[in-house]
Amino acid sequence: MNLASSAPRCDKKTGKHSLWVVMLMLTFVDAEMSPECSMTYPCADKLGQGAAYAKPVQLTSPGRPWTVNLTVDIGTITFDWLQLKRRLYNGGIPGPTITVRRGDVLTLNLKNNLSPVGNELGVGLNQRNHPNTTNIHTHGLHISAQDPQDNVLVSVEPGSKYQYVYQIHPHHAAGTLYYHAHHHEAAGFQVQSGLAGMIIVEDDPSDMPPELNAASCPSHCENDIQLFFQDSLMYVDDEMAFWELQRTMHDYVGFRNFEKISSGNTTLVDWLSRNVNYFITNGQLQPSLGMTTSQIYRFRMVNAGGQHTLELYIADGAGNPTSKCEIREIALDGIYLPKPRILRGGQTLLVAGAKADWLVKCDTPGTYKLASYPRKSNAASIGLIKRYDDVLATLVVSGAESVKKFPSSLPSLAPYLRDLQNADETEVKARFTVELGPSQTLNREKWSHPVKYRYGMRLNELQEWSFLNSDNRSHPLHMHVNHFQVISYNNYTGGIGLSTDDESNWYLVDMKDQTDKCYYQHAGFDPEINVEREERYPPVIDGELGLSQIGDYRDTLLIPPLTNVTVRFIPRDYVGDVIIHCHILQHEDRGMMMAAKIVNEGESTSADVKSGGAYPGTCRLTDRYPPNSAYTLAEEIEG
Ligand SMILES: [Cu+2]
Repeated sequence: MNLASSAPRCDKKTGKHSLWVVMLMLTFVDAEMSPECSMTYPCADKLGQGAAYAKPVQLTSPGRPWTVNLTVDIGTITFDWLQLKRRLYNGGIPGPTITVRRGDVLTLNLKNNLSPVGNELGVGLNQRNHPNTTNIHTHGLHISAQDPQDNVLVSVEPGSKYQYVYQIHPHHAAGTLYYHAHHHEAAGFQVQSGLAGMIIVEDDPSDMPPELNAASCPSHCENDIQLFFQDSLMYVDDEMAFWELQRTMHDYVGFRNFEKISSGNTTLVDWLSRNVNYFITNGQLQPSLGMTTSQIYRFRMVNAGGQHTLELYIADGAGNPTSKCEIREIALDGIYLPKPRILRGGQTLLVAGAKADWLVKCDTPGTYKLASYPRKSNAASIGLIKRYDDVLATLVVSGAESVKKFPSSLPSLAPYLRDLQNADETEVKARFTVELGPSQTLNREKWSHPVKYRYGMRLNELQEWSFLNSDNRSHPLHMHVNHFQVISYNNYTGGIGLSTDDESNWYLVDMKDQTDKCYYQHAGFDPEINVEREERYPPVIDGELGLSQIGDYRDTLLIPPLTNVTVRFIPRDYVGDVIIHCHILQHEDRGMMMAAKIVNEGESTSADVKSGGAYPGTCRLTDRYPPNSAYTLAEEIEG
């Protein structure tokens, strides 16, 4: 990465600086002051970079039943001279960090103050994709999806309220999670606008080795660093740029930055779409974090963006990975790893919706960068997906050295999780395939109303699922309620999805020659459609960073093209809906979402498993699987 090129440049100024402006500049030597930059004189090199790191607003459990109030309304986010109207929680970005304790009863009052008509002039109706209807998802919590808990099918209409009452599991895994708006068709727009915040399930100091306790809340919050990454300043990225989302969502015209600017006959949004494309960290642009030499810090990091993949690392001033800071990965998606882990290639992959905790220690004073670097050698395993290339925060390390050691162990798995890698085959009670396909489909269909259950599973029965991607693009797949354990990456045997240029139609072809159409297709299969298929498929996945390490528990997993990943989990504690979706939220909003259900032991698991007469993952007729045979890939094994 070229860090120098990441510094955006000021728009060329005309000779309009009047003498008093120059005098002002001489008077205020403080670099924060930029009187020459404004909404009508935009300049990118004064966009508020480098302010001191600040934690988001903190709301912490008092250890008895408690209440959090979140109001969704239009507010202003400010980066130096730049002011943007956004949908925000409690007027800030990000939303407050909510720290819960195990066994908490947390009442969350969500008040939607957005207008049913979009704005006071009656323009920008809350119609197309309902930009002003919202709800909340507690991403990564092991919690009931039934009302009034984590039900993402709830609609909180403009001007109305909803009261969530969350019963936090008495033995919930301690870790870093988050919450965000999840109203179908509006999720991507609202999350990019700013509707997201961190959830921390607080650690019990008695569970932690002393070295970890010394870097963690609740005992040592001074070393516990929250880094909440949001894609709220993405204006250059074509169809997923915020201005484009505002357009397609019919956002109120007054929030779309059509104000005229000085340089030529153009508008601020025009300028933004050429100059501003950033992740923000805790609502700040590349904040600066002061660290003490050799002190161990815990970094809690959330990729709350809805599209880009972050390939995190710590760089020196020239952008090269530095050995002067040591890093250990200690948790992914809020679940502690078996032990502290050295990063593969010095990087951690954080797809949209993923979380990671690091322990970080820099033994040499200096200035370093926490950044995302899309390294070429990661490309094959990560596949086609937006990859961010810029700085997220600056680390300024100073002060006296003192010898500190990383812990050698980590807290053990929560009791509702266990290592399923070596579970006996006879314990596997059900198998199911989630097939990711082109045109934003899961199991060959788009999300539909009313809710169609694509699979049923019983509480406490070990599930073995395949996540199989027939699309030529990578998708981060997220499952609600239960985390799953990555068991294996398998040879790909599914079909290959080929779509028309506009992705309005698609079909599956055979894996081997990519020409023969599959026997099993989706319900809307049209054999006559014409698809582009040159160079559609990257080489076989053989990389590193794009693939999870075997045995890790995740709630969001990158599924590269033509991969087939086996995962296992045991649905515990909660019956009800399980929503599964792509965490590129634009894909989810366009239909890449499905529902499964968890029922009690002994109850029927019947569901609409087939699509177009076929089970997901199937392609060809073979001797083994003749037409109408009991193809078991997706079927429950009778126990
Ligand atoms: Cu996707």
